[in-house]
Amino acid sequence: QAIAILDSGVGGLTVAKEVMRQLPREKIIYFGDTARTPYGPRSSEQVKQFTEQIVDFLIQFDPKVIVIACNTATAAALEYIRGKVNMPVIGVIHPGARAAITATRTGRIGVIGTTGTIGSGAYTSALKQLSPYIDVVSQACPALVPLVEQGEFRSEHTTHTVEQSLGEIKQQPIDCLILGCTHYPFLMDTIQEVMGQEVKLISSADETAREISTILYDKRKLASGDETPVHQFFCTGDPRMFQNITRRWLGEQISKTP
Ligand code: DGN
Repeated sequence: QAIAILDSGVGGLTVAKEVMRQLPREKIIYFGDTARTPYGPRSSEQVKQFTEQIVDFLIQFDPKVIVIACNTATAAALEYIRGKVNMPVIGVIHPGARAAITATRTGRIGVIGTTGTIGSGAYTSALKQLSPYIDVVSQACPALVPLVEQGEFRSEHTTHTVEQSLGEIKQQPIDCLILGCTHYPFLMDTIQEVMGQEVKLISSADETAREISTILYDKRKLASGDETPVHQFFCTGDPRMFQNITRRWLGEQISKTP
């Protein structure tokens, strides 16, 4: 049995990488909906419908756990999918919020994400639920996901787009910035340069992998044995760019896409 991870595209690979590091014996089945990315500007109803279709596909593999490694899909569909399937389903928003609450010293937290995620207010509620007096400022950055899907992680154009996207939030007195989209860790270096070294960047990947680990441990479903797992990757769009990014990010040889 595997850990199933889904995203609108390559963003969930940032979570997959952390799962591979923390749980090296676990097999991963990854699904990137690259033909229909980005999810950010779509209605929450449509994102819910796409997420359900992907979950229906992944369920055939009888995974141990499903990880919605996309903030936009977590905001739109996590509760719905939890009510629908009979297995643990994890999103990335609560793990990201927990990591930020642990990291902040001043209680002033910034969040960047897609239009869908920021518009849903899901991070603000998750943060306030954990710590009611926290100050949250958020900003949608719709220009960043297309850069990542094109494999443009580091270039002058990338720096320029990140500067433009973060212009407003950079003026805010925050000490942590949540990368509230799983695509953004690909741009970590540029985002850090633009925000300045004093702002701590928070990605939900670490905390999400820890949550998976806890669930598998509690359910006694951690992989045993010492064979190296063979991961499977699926995408709905052109597999070349997907393979290229997956190789660059994970150092994986991709052998199977539909
Ligand atoms: N990676 C996804 C997220 O975390 O929100 C969404 C990217 C997108 O499709 N816009």
